[in-house]
Amino acid sequence: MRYKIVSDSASNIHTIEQVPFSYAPLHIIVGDRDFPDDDRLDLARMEEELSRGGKSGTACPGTGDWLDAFGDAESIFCVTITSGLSGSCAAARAAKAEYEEQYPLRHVHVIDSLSAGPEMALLIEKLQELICTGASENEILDSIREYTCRTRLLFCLKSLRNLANNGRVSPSAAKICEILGIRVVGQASTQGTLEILNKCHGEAGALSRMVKIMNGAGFSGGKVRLMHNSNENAAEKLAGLIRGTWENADVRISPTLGLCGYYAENGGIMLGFDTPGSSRL
Ligand code: X90
Repeated sequence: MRYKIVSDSASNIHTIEQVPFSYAPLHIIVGDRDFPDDDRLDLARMEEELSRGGKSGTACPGTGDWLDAFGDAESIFCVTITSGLSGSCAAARAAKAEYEEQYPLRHVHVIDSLSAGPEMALLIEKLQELICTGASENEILDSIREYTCRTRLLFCLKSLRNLANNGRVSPSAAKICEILGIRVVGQASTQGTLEILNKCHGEAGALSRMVKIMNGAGFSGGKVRLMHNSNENAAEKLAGLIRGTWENADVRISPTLGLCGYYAENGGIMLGFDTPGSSRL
């Protein structure tokens, strides 16, 4: 069986090792400029255009983009950004229907992450592990379904402006951030929407809040994937707090790319983690 993992660019992953991988880029549109979230994206240039303050938005991949990412693999595991906030998953499902009609012996398994960024990364890593251990297609499907009940996404944001301007959070929620120094801590809800949990004064309070939430969810030193938009410092601090509490935690830090960077905005942090049992008791 020739397996392939594909995702959209909201995973912030462009390459993985050992298993064939492709991604379908989302787009960031600033004024009349289109920035595809791919290898060629010049993040500094995008930020510069954004800083001019004009109208901006995003667009999900189309069916054709997904078909390009599928390539000619026999069995495809396709991880999308949450269907609660994007049309990417619907486009992937349309591409699956087309692909399976054209190639009746091939399969595409669309996995709606109900999340974004680092939680998608955890699902991709799990698929990669399963494929490398030689699991069958059905075993992989069972295991990844079970794993999705054990992963979570938290975020800490300084500004919800881009999310509000694009209708992904309410304008009243976005107003909270207008108070200087306020950080919003939240999570991907079970429906795959953005849920605000706390308003914290200052970053330090927000970071320790995130650790408390992880503890409450049953984190016990598993995987943590931290992604940040230009805030390595806070990501390192948070990683330090996590390692200080759970010394065996497997913590990795990486930058957000185009789509997540646009919505998380400057200073934003996203954190995906896994737990040994269901994390939503
Ligand atoms: O289809 C499109 O145009 C893409 C829309 C994406 C909207 C939200 C992306 C959020 C990314 C912000 C913090 C994490 C929130 C996750 C909630 C599930 C980053």
